[in-house]
Amino acid sequence: MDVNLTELEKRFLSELEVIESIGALELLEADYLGKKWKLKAILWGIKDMSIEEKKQIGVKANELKNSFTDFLVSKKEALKKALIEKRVQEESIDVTLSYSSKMRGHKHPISHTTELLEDIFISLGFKIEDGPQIEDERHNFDMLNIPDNHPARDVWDTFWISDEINNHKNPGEKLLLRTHTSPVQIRTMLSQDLPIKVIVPWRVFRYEQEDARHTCNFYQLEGLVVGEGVTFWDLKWTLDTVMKELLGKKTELRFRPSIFPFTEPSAEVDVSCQICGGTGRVWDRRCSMCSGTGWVELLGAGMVHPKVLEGCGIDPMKYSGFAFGMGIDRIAAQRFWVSSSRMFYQSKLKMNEQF
Ligand code: FA5
Repeated sequence: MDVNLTELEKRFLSELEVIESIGALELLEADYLGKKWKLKAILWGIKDMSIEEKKQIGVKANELKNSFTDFLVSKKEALKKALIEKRVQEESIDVTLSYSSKMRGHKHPISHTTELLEDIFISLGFKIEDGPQIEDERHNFDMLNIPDNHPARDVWDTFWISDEINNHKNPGEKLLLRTHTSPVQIRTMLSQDLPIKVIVPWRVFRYEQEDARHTCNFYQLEGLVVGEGVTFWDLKWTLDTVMKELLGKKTELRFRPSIFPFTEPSAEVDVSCQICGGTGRVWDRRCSMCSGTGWVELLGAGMVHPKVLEGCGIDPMKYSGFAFGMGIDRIAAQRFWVSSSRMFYQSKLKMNEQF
């Protein structure tokens, strides 16, 4: 029996030596150590031996099994290393190679529009701020004068982070994907000295029924100005200047009375549709971007509500402010004449390569 074990080890080692792939190694492993392992087959033959002989052969067989395992592990490591080295050699990039300029990528229309907006606002003296995309209820709703059960919460259909992950204890700590960039108004007023003049661009999320103007993931740009003597006229002038700079001097703005719990008075601001030139029709069909109205809603705006100022420790009798939140996707669609902002997310090269 002892002779058989020696023979088995020899055979194993010679088979192992010629193996060149991990797949073949796994087959060998199954053959020698798997359910029908050769070693076991030998051990079945020991039932007729004396107890002493059985003990001896058992110990040796176990040692052999352990040494097979060690050999297999180190062979696997060596094969993996060789594979990586081969791939590194094959896939190494020659940075000195010339390339055709046609292969270069370019900015997505939304990034491009964001950067243009940032440049315009910076030229008007604004600073850029940032905030978390996973927000808490306190900043996204409560401190913006939208308490729990306020009907305005329904307007911002929300993706909540499940309680299994967000084991919140106190009211206001529940986490969500921010539904607008307005919570950064609160963060800025709590952390910065007056006067404040900031914009906050980037990503927001809503549980939306998607159409030409609505997507679940989209981009907003928030604006906040707080100081002494800030008026609604300053807000109108700022928005008019920015939109004319961005979309052209002929662009018209329309302010409609609206309600946002965190501004008073509030307005929704439309621009004349650039796709149909404000006529509501493209060729003989209804313009899908403005639903045939000739106007596209781009943003919400208003004077910062005194309760919001107070909540952030700012005296509303002394200071005032305006705020706005514009949809970057819709502005990009207007700027690039894209009839549905859903197209920005469909990864169709034919569409993206036009810009
Ligand atoms: C807000 O989000 C407010 N936070 C805006 C605001 C800020 C008001 C500061 C007052 C003061 P609203 O839900 O209307 O408001 O969204 C603002 C803009 O985001 C819209 O005018 C629109 O241009 C864009 N928008 C809204 N929902 C979507 C959507 N699902 N897909 C693409 N763009 C959207």
